[in-house]
Amino acid sequence: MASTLRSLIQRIYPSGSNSERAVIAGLGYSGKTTLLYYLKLGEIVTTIPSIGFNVETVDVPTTGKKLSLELWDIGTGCASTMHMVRMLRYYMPNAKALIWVVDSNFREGLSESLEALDVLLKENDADPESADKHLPVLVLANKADMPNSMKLDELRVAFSKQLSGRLFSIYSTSVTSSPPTGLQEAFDWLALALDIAKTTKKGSGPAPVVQQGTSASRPNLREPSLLAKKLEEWLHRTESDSSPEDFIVQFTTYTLPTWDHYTHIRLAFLILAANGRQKGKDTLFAGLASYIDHNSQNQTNVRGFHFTMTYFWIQIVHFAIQNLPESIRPAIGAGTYPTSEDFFRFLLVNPHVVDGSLWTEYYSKETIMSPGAKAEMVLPNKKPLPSMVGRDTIVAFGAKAIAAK
Ligand SMILES: Nc1nc2c(ncn2[C@@H]2O[C@H](COP(=O)(O)OP(=O)(O)OP(=O)(O)O)[C@@H](O)[C@H]2O)c(=O)[nH]1
Ligand SMILES: [Mg+2]
Repeated sequence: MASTLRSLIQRIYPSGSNSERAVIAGLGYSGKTTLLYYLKLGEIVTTIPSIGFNVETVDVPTTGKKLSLELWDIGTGCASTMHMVRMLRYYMPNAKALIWVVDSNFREGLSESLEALDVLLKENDADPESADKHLPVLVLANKADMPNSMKLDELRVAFSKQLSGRLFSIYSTSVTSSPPTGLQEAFDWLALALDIAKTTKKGSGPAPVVQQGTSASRPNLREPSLLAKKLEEWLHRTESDSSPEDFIVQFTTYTLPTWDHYTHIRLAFLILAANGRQKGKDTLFAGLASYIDHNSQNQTNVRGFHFTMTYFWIQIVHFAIQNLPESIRPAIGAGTYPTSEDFFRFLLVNPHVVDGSLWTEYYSKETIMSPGAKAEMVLPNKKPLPSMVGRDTIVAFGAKAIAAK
């Protein structure tokens, strides 16, 4: 199943022709998105914790020949680090390099960062299709400008243990310094490492070093998380979906075959994309309320309409659509429904939407289950909804900042 999924990903999301695909990962708040948009815009933009992926094709700074990378920056905003790491196993086989960002000012987080990287690489090794000890791993020890940041030597020792036997290197960087430091050296190494990886046969040479005792002490870490499994199921499900037009007719005639989270997300995606946010939101509210009303009259097992929950998912899907890179974003508000392949790409870039309990990141159970929240919009009591996180906002902001120079 995993390999069909991979070939699907390759077919539906082919890499930009002249760019190597690379994944940027690491713990939350380490500076991944700041790095991505600095590379894209030459500017430091204000970020908030990312959810889903930010995907951009950029020319990275090197002293030698041009290196264009399609960078996939995975956010930790809505998932635990381990969820993020588990999710990555679907993306790694399509990547030519891993860029692991560590916050060198966050000493307490170092062991978690090492552990997460360890799990990611072990999962990768366990998969015959992607196991490749020549996959270049570039570790960026970021925030080197902070006065208490760990020294590069210390980090090198820590990461060398995790990465021994692999093609890896570690560089100190400070993305927010003016100008940023360390990036050129780091990407010079990556350019070289990509060349080496290309000329070295996959799987050749000694097997990666497996550290003794680690698997015994963490027996469950290999188990893919439920979320990662669910993503896989959903991606497969897109293949047997009815056409968007038939699906919408089933919605308006109260004849949908299922009424599950997948159906809701697909409805929201199609209707918000075809109608734009404002009209799409109204259409969804009216359509869902009417569907639920119709079904409850017919005594089927459908829960009543929940205003806040509906609004929450509309927001999540709206921002997830905005989060799609332009190259794969369907026309918005043009009145036509995106295809099943568009939905597949949408899920790939926004895996967090498969998590039906995502609302728990924003609301306590008491708040969202209150009668008030059912009847009208109640604001989250844990953290604000992810408004304005879309790449458009960042790109528009960055473009304005550049124009103002
Ligand atoms: N001092 C310093 N701060 C940095 C540097 N790079 C990023 N930051 C800051 O670190 C914070 C987090 O940066 P993000 O880019 O959002 O971090 P992220 O890794 O994308 O976080 P998630 O999306 O939550 O996974 C922001 O306030 C950045 O301005 C750096 O080199 N030095
Ligand atoms: Mg981010």
